[in-house]
Amino acid sequence: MSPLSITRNLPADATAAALRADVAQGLSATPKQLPPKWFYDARGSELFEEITTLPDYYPTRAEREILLTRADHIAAATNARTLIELGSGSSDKTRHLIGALTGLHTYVPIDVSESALTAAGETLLAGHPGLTVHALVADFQQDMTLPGTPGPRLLAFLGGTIGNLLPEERAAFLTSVHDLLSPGDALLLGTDLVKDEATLVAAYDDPQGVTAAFNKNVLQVINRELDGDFDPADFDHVAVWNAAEEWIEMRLRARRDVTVKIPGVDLAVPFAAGEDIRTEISAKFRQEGVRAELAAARLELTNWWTDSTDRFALSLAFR
Ligand code: AVJ
Repeated sequence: MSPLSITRNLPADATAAALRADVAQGLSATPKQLPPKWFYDARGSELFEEITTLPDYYPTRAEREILLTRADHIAAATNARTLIELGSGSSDKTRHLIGALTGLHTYVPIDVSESALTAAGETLLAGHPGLTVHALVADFQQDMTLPGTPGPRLLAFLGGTIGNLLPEERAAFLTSVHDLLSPGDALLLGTDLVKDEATLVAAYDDPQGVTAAFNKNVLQVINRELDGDFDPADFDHVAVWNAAEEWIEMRLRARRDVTVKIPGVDLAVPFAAGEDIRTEISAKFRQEGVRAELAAARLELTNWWTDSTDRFALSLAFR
């Protein structure tokens, strides 16, 4: 086998069926909603990469700082021979970790975006010719089947993406992580932290409009895949802090009364002016909450590291 292999856990038609189900369900519901995973076609993945460079979007830089300063500690504590990364995207931050994990044999990046996986796999192999890269196109909420790889294993879920899950989804997810790991394996979890509302909202509503374009890209995905006739100009990008739930909500708000046809799911979706589609939640965390959620899944938090501005945290937890 070549050092880079790409496996589709989800066949392309299963992905299409999942999109149809999510759109049919989510746009018929009250209030309307769409799962954030459909942002990430090739264009959406590009836009997200652009978001990570914006002055107001601090999580990527904060997490990179922690990874840079703690990579050696993580390597020593885990001795990982296999690194599994969920939602790996460009694998950019992971490079520091891979460099520090001296005994690393296999890297398993997992993402819904095949374009991101291919690009990342090739770049990584160029820098680490001895590494086996086994990329998986998969939705970790649906299918956590992994290739057999040598232990100890370190499963990384970075960027704060766990915040895209509702609390009950997080509990189910962490339990499936526990079940995937063997005793002595570890989870490295990135979580954005609760902070003042202005900082949070600015991170999700940048003046450059990149996050707005990213949010509206889901409408183009529906237009392309399901033959929809959304006009992105009919919707405004909205980012709100839900203080009770401690999460940011991204929404698309209809600017006028409009009915959108989506022949791919046999739907005509009426919007009243001012009506929202909730397209993402991005939960923000506190240490005690993270510890408790991990413990409920029988994962023991051993390290909690924050960046120099205390905006973001990396947790290391062992099964
Ligand atoms: C990739 C899920 C971590 O929630 O901050 C960025 C996605 N959404 N700007 C996040 C996102 C709007 C991001 N995650």
